[in-house]
Amino acid sequence: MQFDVFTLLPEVFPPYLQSSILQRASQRGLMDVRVHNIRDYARDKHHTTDDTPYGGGGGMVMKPEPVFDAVESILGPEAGRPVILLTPQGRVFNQTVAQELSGREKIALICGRYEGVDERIRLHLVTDEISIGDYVLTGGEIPALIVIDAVARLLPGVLGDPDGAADDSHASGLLEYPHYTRPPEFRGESVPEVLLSGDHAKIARWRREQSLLRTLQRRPDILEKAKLSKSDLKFLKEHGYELKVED
Ligand code: JBB
Repeated sequence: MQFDVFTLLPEVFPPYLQSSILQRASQRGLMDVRVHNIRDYARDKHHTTDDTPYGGGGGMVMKPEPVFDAVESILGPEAGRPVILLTPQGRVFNQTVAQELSGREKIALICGRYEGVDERIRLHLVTDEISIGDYVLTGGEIPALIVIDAVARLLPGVLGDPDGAADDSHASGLLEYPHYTRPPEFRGESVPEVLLSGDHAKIARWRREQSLLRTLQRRPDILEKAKLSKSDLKFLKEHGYELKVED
């Protein structure tokens, strides 16, 4: 899978992309991240990429020409690939969006800076807008890295183990159960007996119940969309969960 990233801060990408799992994914040819400096496409003497807003008010706005020139010269005339702007105005990124994007061959990511981008970039270049949450940042670079990270680990072969990402939190719509490793007792806290029992059916049931309880306590909002069996629902009801019924 190919990511083309358009940014005014290209130097922030390599340190993260060259670490551990993502570096291995690139070396194995499972993904390719190409970072493009928007400033290289500014045609004036000072390579200007921002300007003051029409209508006044503070701050600066990213000019349209360098962004259009950068994206059009890298992507060429080919249509159909997602051109994603990272912005607090986008649809909120989650595991479902990550799964959706992981099915694409190529995606382009545009990182805004300053107070945002000229609206014509949104209207005539961008096909999707994605937010990573309800807070404002100084730029879209960290959101772009978050999208790349979440999508890359879903690509076949990126995580060592073959059922890799299928098992983890949010894939099922539930939070993860508690994990333990050695030692069996640490600072007075023991590993739950069931995990040492060797009874795999019992362990699987305990983990499922812990996931259900954690999700009920911490993220009841995501429980509504989770894939739940009859026995999950029975367990949740015994712990105070009331399914909301539409009237
Ligand atoms: C940024 C992701 C963008 O697009 C906007 C916007 C508003 C304030 C600041 C920025 C800078 S770029 S922030 C989070 C991308 O409305």
